[in-house]
Amino acid sequence: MPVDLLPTPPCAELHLHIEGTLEPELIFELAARNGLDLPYDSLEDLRARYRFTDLQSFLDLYYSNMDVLRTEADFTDMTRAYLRRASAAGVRHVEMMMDPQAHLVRGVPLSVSVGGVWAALARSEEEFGISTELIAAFLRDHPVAEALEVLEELLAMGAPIIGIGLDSAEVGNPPSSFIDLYRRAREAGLRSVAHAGEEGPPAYIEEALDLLQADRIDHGIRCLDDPDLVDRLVREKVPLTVCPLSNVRLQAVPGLAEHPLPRMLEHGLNISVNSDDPAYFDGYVDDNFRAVQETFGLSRAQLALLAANSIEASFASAGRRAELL
Ligand code: ES4
Ligand code: ZN
Repeated sequence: MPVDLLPTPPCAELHLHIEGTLEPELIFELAARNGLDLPYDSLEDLRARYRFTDLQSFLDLYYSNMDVLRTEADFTDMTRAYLRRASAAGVRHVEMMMDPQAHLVRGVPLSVSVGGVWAALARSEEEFGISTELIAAFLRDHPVAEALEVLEELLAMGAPIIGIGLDSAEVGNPPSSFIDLYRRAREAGLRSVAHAGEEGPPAYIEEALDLLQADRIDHGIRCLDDPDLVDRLVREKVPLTVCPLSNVRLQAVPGLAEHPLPRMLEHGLNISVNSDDPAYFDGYVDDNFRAVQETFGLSRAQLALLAANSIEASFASAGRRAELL
């Protein structure tokens, strides 16, 4: 018999790649608008590619699909579509990552990618009731020198970013390679997050905290392999932005039933529920909440805790956080 599902509590989404919200329909629409030939015959043909075996198999499609993003309007339309859907999901505040480098290497200038996303974010509160922050994420499988150049350019243009992040292929690209980038960001008054412990080892989580001084860890699920690290994360209340459906689809866990979320809650880790790349992993934040609720039978109090964690771990002003709680 189906369990009665509780509604998703109002929450903040802290782990979201805006390029990962590009739905197949919009990919076809933007390709047509920009006169581009897609390597897919149909929506079904494209959808058939959404079977991933690991992070890299997803990243290959993710970087390929974003090639339809060419104009400021493309970035704005993608961002507005996410905000509209997130609003229906119960999201009241979002701190979204974007990958400026992934657009620069295709010849799309920062003014276009950042400007296009920002145009949607600037109107988000009035249009969708969602307050927003923007995080520039850097590709860890590119050289740190490239990241430093892009950060300088973002700072010089006065890009409206609250912080930086670190994403893309994790294993073999440790946080330690990005010490200079995070130091520069900190000097510039920016906050920081970093993907760590998605596919990579617990040591990468420690590096992100000790060497990068990251304010939050994106994913962090592999901390459970190291009990001493778990104790530290609990003691220091380090926010971990967990993405259950993403972990299942990228086979970071064998299945949702084996997802560590309930164990993380039992340990008292500071976790939130997020969608990561909702167009690729079959689920926005409400879908993620529903999935874990269905699978683990979470209580109303546990759902409320997950939502409160997301708000408290956000970079929103104290006033806005109080309003959201
Ligand atoms: C990502 Cl799920 C995930 N992991 C690492 N980097 C990413 N970029 C977009 N989605
Ligand atoms: Zn991510």
